[in-house]
Amino acid sequence: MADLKSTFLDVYSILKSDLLQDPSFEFTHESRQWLERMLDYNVRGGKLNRGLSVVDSYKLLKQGQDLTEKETFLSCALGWCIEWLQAYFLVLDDIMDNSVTRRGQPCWFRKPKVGMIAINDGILLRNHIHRILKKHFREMPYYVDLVDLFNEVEFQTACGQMIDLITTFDGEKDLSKYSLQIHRRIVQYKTAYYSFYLPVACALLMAGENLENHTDVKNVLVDMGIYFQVQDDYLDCFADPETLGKIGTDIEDFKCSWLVVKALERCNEEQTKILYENYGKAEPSNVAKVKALYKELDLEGAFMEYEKESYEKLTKLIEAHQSKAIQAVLKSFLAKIYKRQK
Ligand code: DMA
Ligand code: MG
Ligand code: MG
Ligand code: MG
Repeated sequence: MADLKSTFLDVYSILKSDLLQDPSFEFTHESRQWLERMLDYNVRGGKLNRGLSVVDSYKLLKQGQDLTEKETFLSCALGWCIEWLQAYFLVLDDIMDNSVTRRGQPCWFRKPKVGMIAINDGILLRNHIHRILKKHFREMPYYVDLVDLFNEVEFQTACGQMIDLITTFDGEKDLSKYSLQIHRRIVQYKTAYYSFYLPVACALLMAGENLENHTDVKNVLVDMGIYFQVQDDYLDCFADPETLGKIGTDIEDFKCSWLVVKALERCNEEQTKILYENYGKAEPSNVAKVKALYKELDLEGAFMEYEKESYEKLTKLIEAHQSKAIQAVLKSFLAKIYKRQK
């Protein structure tokens, strides 16, 4: 594992140096320095779970056969394309969510001298994906499918972000429209496709598979992604920011989080009033009242129950799959996120 991570990081250095030498632009010393700092800050610093899982999944699909040097390089490069996609969405998400920290450091747009330049950096990160794909995959028989996959998943994610954002701010704050169905729709699109389906779909394409034959795999991964985002919503309020690497802003931002939906289900009239009066306000005293109510309603218990049920449901779905190799891919994903603390 440590070995895979160091190979993966070596591939990052190669991809970065290609991008810093991109012949379509005449780099100056300054522009090259900006780009390098931006990439190291936003792309390299995460948990790398999504990226590494392309390599893991590809190995499992090859049923334990050793990968050639080229296969290792290509699966790492695809993993990095997902990390680039994630960096692009996060740089912009933090601006829109008015977040403070990410991965244990200030959000990129909060850095002195960055500010709204972060928007263009996000656009550059997005463009890099297709430059990497073109450079390393253009000759592959699955190139068109790969480009199409990245485009589809990016579109789905941006639509998810759109419904997250318009549900939150459409003029006035209205908790009565928040429900589990709306929550599910938001998180399915903003998180599940790019975080769960995309890594496995990349590995399947590399293994020569036709994605149209794997809609059952996609469905399981989308359910897993929904469970993952419920964890994200839970951790936003209940995790230690030090461990999580980010300070939660969902209560302040009036987000349609799993927690507020569950709270609405469990509130009596008086508690509902407290929630309506305090949710979506930036003052620490309002946030504290919402958090106290969450404790009173035992949302921690509700989450633990949800986590257990999701795990059992997903395990059943996985075990029903006809291919042992695909079962192994899906199980390894589930094991990585079950009861995660960050
Ligand atoms: C994140 O949703 C989704 C994308 C596409 C970045 P979020 O705002 O809950 O994420 P985070 O908690 O990491 O800011
Ligand atoms: Mg967001
Ligand atoms: Mg956010
Ligand atoms: Mg969140």
